[in-house]
Amino acid sequence: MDETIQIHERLRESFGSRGFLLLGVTGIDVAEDHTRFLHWLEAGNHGGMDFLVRNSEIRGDLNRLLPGTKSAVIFALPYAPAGTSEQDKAQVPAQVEAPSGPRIAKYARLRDYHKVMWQEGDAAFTAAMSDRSTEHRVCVDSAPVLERALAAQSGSGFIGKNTCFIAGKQGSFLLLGIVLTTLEIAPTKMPAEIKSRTNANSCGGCRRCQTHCPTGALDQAWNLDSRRCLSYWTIENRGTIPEEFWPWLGKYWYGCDICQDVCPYNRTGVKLERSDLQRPVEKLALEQVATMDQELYEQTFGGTPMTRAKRNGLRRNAMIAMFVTANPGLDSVLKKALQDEDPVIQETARQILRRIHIRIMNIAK
Ligand code: B12
Repeated sequence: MDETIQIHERLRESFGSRGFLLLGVTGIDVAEDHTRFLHWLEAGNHGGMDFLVRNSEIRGDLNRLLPGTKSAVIFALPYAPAGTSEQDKAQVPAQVEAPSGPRIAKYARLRDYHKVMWQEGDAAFTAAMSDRSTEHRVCVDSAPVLERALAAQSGSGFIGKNTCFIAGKQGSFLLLGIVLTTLEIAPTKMPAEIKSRTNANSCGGCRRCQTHCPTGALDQAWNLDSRRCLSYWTIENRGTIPEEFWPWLGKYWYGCDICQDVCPYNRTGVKLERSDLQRPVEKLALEQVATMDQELYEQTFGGTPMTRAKRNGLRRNAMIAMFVTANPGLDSVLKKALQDEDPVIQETARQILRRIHIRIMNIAK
């Protein structure tokens, strides 16, 4: 067997045996995507995510993360259609309406994927390259790497209008991981079937993600305006949430999958093979989330991706979701929240009370 094919095969087997998909191998020139990224920042699309601005230059030069980097190996952890619940299964092909009550995004129904992907991605790469000397570094999410751009360059998929990396029929419910290596590995070739879809606009005339995004975050195709994205407001934002976005927290109170749920490429999609990574979705009622102390927070959400929003972020989201779904437990939650030590929790309670007041005044008119 030709040596290049052999290396690709070894990588494929090594990542595959750990429940990952090997998406491919690519060189490290990301200049075009980096320019696009800088324009995206310039236009303010990052909202308050200052960390993206702080390390914006590093994203253009992978050598700054690992000196001497020659290649990037891209792998993915499929996480859906997860089958974590019957409701989700019934949703494929996906629909927009929540089956009942506010939900959390699908990726958040896993244990924290970062650690698993770092450790096992590292093990997969090391095992496949055991006969070679190389330095390498695994990056998952938090390192300043343009992960989607590298995934697309590896040839196994494309960037959709929803800005997600879509691995063709395997869909976009994939978490991405990158192994940077000082070894020069030949880039993977695109299978002809994928190539024909990638060269042209692979979304064709479809605009489902754009028209279904309830908040207009994708009004411009291939450009996500975080300032209008529910995922941004419920996960990354540390302040209060503008009231215009509240109604949608009745559907997703943490993250949002709508632009992927409606994507035709996700009608098929790969399933999570690593059932050990699934976690039971919390049994806590929203009322308990809204009032949880540090201990309950750690017990329930520790080791899950939901810690990204921090305890008070989850409490804020839960309060709003309770308000928009007219949850009968809201009164007692608000009473406590008004005395809370966290200013965002206090202000969210005041916002809700103002809304209730306005509603009552309107009824009285
Ligand atoms: C910041 C961030 C966010 C922000 C901003 C998202 C965004 N679209 O930019 C917010 C908080 C909103 C977010 C939300 C989500 N995120 Co996020 N996020 C990131 C993070 C940390 C950086 C992304 C970034 O740099 N954005 C800036 C834009 C400009 O860059 P980009 O999205 O990578 O786009 C590049 C390419 O798309 C390409 N490109 C852009 N436009 C065009 C147009 C054409 C025609 C072409 C060909 C290419 C192209 O160039 C861009 C620059 O390189 C990455 C991890 C990482 N290190 O990359 C995860 C990441 C993108 N997120 C991920 C996930 C899972 C999500 C959510 C699904 C979570 C959820 N359920 O709530 C949503 C999806 C929302 C969406 N439609 O993007 C996954 C995406 C996996 C995938 N299959 O694409 C990533 C890769 C994390 C991971 N390791 O798996 N996220």
